[in-house]
Amino acid sequence: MVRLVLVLGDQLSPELSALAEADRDRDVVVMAEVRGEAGTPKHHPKKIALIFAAMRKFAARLQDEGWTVDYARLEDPANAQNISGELLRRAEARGAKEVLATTPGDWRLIEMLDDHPLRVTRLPDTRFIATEAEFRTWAKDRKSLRMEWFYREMRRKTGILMDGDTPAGGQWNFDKENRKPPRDDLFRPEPPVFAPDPITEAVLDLVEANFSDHFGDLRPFGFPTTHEDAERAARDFIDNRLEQFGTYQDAMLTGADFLYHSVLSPALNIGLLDPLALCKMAEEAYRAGRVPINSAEGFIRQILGWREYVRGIWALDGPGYMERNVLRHDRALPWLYWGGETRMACMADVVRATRENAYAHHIQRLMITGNFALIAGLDPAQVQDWYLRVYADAFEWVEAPNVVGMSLFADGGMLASKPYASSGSYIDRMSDYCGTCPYDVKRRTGDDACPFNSLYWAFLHRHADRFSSNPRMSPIMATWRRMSASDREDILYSAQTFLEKLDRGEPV
Ligand code: FAD
Ligand code: DLZ
Ligand code: SF4
Repeated sequence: MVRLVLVLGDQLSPELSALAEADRDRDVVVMAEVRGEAGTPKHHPKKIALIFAAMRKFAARLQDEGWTVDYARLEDPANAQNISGELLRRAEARGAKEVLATTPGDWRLIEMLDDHPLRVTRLPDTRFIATEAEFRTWAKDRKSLRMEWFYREMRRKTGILMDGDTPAGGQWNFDKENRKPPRDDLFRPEPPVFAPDPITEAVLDLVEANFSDHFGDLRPFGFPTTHEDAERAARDFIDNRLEQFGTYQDAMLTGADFLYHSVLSPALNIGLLDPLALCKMAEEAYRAGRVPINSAEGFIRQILGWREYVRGIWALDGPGYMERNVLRHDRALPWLYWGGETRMACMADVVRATRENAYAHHIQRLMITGNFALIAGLDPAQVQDWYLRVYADAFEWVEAPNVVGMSLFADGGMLASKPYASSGSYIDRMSDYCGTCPYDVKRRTGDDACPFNSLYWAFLHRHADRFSSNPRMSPIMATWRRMSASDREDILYSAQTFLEKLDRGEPV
């Protein structure tokens, strides 16, 4: 009997396990543009356009390869507007009772499939370098799940950047060579822009007509939406930007929205690129002497290490991970995250870039919007919702561990050994933001003092009990305790005044 083969908008890989298991001559692929996915939460219009355009092109490719595809466009009158309803509708029309599905990247859809009235065979998502079982075995009985140790296992498993049993370049990790501050005269390379073809143009019109009330600029649109274009984008990165990637990985410059980053995550996360192939491309450039080891290793660590590791944490911990809030933070997400007026030059630049591009690079996500959310005590659920909506590469399996664990320390240190909290001085060192900011990064108190300074100390003070016993935090906690009582009081007062203003919805 005919079976349905579900292919979701971030499962656009020819080697998808559900396709591999199916019979091309008998089974029917089901793909659907639905409001249930695009509109709840309200995703960035560029993200919806990326997914719909890539879905349409992947469906056409599958048809060319001999598959039967039941594809629902958003405006098809019969469209059930959610994945479950689309499966039921297609099952009835085709006389199917069984569905083959690759495990989705969020627990909501996993639970929907597991409780579905049709018989669903849920297969592992094999598009990762480590299997879920491998990660579970690695994590079992370990007191702490540090990325570095997992990453070394992945290096050994794949042989990437290995010379026999030893790491290439004589070191596993060149992180210390990834922290150069930016120079004003830094060349500002741009990733390639893929001009919309007629299919993408039609999708852009559709998204404009249906989702223009979502945060974010739809046009100009230049993401790759096919495997071929994504490979071109990857090649362009390896040839033109990887060389400097490592050195300036943590740098930030006003208006330089991409610097030397690859901007490959949107394509990678919807299945247009293969993570292992990307690592091999970077290794090949290093072996050929075209890029230095700190760049090749730095890039490979992000994919072979961080990407695989966060996915492992998400799968291991289950749906409860998203509700974690050990610091009990509950402040509402302020309007400035949606483009509301702010004097903070750093926040304004990152929110602007996010609105324009559906993209911000890692250190902006972590040390600007993430850091502010952490030290201002924003509610992790609301922060997660924001990150999931606004970035084109955001899917729960990768967004949640980065927000809950890495950025907000809401999992109590399962993922990060210490909170990524900083005062303005880190931002000043790693960017040019403070030079143009009306706030004074050197001041800790008063109306014109950089808010990151007082918020930082007030955050440490609020959680002193927890952080004093953390060996990586105890030196900074001691610095706080050594300040005079009146200095500490002034700082706490400044932080309190700022937060009250924020809570009243006034521009800060
Ligand atoms: P590059 O800097 O060029 O890095 C290369 C690749 O490494 C990326 O494409 C990505 O696939 C991978 N990578 C790097 N860091 C991470 C990481 N921490 N976790 C997983 N993969 C990583 N990444 C997402 O893909 N989706 C998200 O929703 C997401 N949300 C984030 C939220 C926060 C608060 C933080 C701090 C980080 C988040 N990241 C997320 C990780 C990282 O910021 C992005 O992967 C990166 O900015 C994507 O841009 P790029 O392709 O130019 O990356
Ligand atoms: C993110 C997204 C959007 C915006 N739209 C669709 C859609 O219309 N149809 C679809 O199949 N998938 C979409 N997606 C991706 C899903 O939300 C994603 O598969 C789950 O969140 C799991 O990662
Ligand atoms: Fe950001 Fe403070 Fe620097 Fe202004 S002074 S850009 S608020 S870190």
